[in-house]
Amino acid sequence: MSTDNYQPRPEDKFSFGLWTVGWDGTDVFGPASRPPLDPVESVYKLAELGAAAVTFHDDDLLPDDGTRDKTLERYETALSETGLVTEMVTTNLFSHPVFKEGGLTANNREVRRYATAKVLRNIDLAAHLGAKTFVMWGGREGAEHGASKNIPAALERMKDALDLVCGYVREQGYDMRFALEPKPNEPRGDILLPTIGHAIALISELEHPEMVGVNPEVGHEEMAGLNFAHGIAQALWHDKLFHVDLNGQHGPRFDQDLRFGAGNLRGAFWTVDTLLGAGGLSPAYDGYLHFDFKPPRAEGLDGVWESARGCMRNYLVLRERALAFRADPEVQAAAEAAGVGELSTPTVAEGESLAAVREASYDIDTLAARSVGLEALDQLAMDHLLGAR
Ligand SMILES: [Mn+2]
Repeated sequence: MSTDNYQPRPEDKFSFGLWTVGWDGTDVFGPASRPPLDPVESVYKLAELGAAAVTFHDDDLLPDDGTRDKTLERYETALSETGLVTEMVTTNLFSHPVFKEGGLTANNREVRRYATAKVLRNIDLAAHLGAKTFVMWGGREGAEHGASKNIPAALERMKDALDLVCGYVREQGYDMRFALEPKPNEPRGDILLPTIGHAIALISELEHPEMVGVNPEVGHEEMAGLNFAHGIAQALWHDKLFHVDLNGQHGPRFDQDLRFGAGNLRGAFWTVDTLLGAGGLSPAYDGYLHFDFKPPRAEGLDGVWESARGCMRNYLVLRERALAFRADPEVQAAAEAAGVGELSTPTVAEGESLAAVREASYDIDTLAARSVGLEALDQLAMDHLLGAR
């Protein structure tokens, strides 16, 4: 097989946060291990590697008002020279110590008003750049202590903030949707909206729920021991998968932000399969495939670009494997033997009386003894994943 099959193309819609390759290795135990990267230069490098789009937090690209106009001009030149687009923009409401006790849900009202102003300014920038998705990750929205945060009030303030920004986007006539990014913990001990399900439940309480979806991240769900593929399948079922953050994670521990495919490889296979629509069983995702990872601190700049290349390459390899799995006639036969298709038939037929369900006779001994064929189907998936078929 030619390695050209794994060369990313613009139609693959791969996207990178400028903060990902731009991470200088600063962590809680030590300072930077790499020199700073110019985010504008990263646009050229990511284009060369085959990305189609980039994303950023306001502070990644434009940390300082004094240089804002000049940097923005250089950034827009880079986009026009490479053909890359800004598909998503997000606001940093977590780094500056002003947000130490929260941003949009801080106890302090002045902080909440400042956070709101920072988001509104960034929405205007996102609209100017043509970004259609605005991600909101509330890393500092949470608590370490029981009595320090009134959770219902915090959720009310989060709802207020989302209603306000949706109203603003409608008033301005911007073509933009919001995507909430769940995370269970880190940096706060417990973060609000910790999982995909919590976020979707909050969205149903909003004034404009159709404008708000989720941006789930592989590592964030897996830190909580959850199945990422199941999470995004449910988000797709609700029509709420507005964006996705792909990376790698080794089970419940600190947020590792490994390159996509590293960590839970089987999870990555099912993630790609789910994004592709699970062989037609579920709706497919057609948005940007956004990588939110950190090149390991031990790497130099060569390793930074190698890890970015690896994210895309691993996706393309897994896409090939997932499509081959779904196209394999033996897989289709095994799925049929496992009764996978039967789940699409409603339990009670339309117009059927409940009495028919209650009064039917059920041969529960035979049903209990039936073959389910789950291992056979899963082994075919393993064979495809491992290149053994
Ligand atoms: Mn992460």
